[in-house]
Amino acid sequence: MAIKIVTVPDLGGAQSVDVIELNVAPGDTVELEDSLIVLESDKATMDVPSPHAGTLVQYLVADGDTVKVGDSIAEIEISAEVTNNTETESVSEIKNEQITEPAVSATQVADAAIAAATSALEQLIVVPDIGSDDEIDVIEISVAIGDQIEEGDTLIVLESDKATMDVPSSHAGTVIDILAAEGDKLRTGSQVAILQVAGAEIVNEPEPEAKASVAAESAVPIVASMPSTKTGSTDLTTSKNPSVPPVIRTEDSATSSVYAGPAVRMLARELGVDLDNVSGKGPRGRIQKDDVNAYVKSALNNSSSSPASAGTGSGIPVVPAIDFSQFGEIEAVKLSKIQKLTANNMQRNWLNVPHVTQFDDADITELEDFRKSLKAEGEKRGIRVTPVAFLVKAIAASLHANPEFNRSLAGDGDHYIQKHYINVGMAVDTPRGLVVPVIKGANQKGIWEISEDIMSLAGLARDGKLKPSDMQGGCFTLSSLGAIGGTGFTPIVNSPEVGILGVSKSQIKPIWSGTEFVPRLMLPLCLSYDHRVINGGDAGRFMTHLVKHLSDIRYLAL
Ligand code: CAO
Repeated sequence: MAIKIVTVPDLGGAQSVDVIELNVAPGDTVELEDSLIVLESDKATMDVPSPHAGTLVQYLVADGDTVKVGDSIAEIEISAEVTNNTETESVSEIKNEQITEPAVSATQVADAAIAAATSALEQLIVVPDIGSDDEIDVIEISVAIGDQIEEGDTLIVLESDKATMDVPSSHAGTVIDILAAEGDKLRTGSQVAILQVAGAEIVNEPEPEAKASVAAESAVPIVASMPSTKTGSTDLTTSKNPSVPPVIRTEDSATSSVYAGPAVRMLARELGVDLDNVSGKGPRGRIQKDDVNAYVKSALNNSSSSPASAGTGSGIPVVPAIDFSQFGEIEAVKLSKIQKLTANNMQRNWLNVPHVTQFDDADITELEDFRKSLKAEGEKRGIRVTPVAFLVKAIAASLHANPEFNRSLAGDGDHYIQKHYINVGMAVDTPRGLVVPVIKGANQKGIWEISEDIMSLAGLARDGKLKPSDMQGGCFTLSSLGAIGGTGFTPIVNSPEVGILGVSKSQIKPIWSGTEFVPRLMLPLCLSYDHRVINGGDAGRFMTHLVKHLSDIRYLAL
């Protein structure tokens, strides 16, 4: 038996980091590369994998401690058998008084490790083993050149007849090239992207005797929570045996925006938990393993205590499957990924949110005159200004004046989150389905800038080129069917937002001026809201504010 000290590995430049999670209990068995603790810097969270299989004797740090590279983290007892097998790979054994003189000094090894860790490597990422030799379609490129990504982040999404698969990155780093495009057909081993990986690998494995140093041990790569290949040079390297499996996901599990470490994400995937639905009790709302377990427990309790749950699992009566071919010719057409996601989200929001929709018309006669007067200037600038830009601007002003609409319910049920930024989502109808890119900081932008955002985001949406970040952070959604038609509809709130504005086609209507009917251009507005957060009075004030600002756009300048 020998006891090994595990130390904080290279932190990729961070000076000191906080311990935010201890993942193993003393006395527990740990496998090689099991996550021991989670560290958090200003920019990222990192799992520290165990460099040994054995039994955790004790932690040498506590939750909340601040640590730096080389600090001792834990003691692991490894069996004699393992010790013998790895004699030549022995690292700092606190019970071994007689460490033989290493061929390379500890300082040299430490220097080599630091040099290796700080050098930037180019890492070619390829499609891992997808379980067959078949070619499979790329349906989404989830990153862009220049993106900083974490190990485990999705690079591309593949779709076969049977499943959708995320291809996660086996390394953290910066995307410097993307070697696949949407619509390409890839198979196991096909090239996906090149990353610049700073200090993510321990390159030159030191000679066995040189490993007898704490420095060698402290240089265990942080990114080892998924197995990665070793490389011996700073040249472009390929993961020859790409061992990071693709993540086959249910459509609900796109959890890139949640605050959780890789170990927790893995647990959630194993349990089929959508982390979007889990509230984190860790520091700054970080989701921890206990939170995932508590969520599962509560979901099980709820489903078994619901009287209507018998037979359905979710408590909702199932719509019976019908063989439509008995009535005439039919064909089964596969839903796109976006259509499936939309279906899930709509059902989730419809079932969770008590909706109320209220209606009003805004007189946009003057707004339209002004907008049309911008046409020549717009042509010079290459910008098309439609009523949607004024709607986004007016919504931003109304959100500022009515902050109730800029809230979300917190997962704990005890709080709401008041947002102090104003981002407006815009539903875009695309051939693949409905997507909602977000116009960020809409309250700080003018009509030209908002119009540019609308053109560029709607273009990216229709070309299927929106990045996940383009669709995140919305506070309120605008769904404009004005160019299509209709006199009104009841949009479904895009939860966790609490309000959505549906806009139908403007029409000239006779409006009573007090003395006569005058023809005015009226824009039908339909405001749906989450009645858990918004009261009818709040909605009335929001709508009145909106109508006032659209009917007299001089208010938008105030
Ligand atoms: N009433 C009358 N005409 C309107 C209008 C309205 N409310 N809103 C826009 N229009 C007109 C514009 O003035 C423009 O005509 P001109 O070029 O003659 O000025 C034309 O319709 C342009 O429409 P557009 O669709 O190209 O551009 P847009 O800025 O109006 O809309 C976008 C952009 C992205 C919102 C829209 O293209 C879209 O995708 N809408 C569908 C949203 C949707 O599907 N919602 C439902 C979601 S829930 O199922």
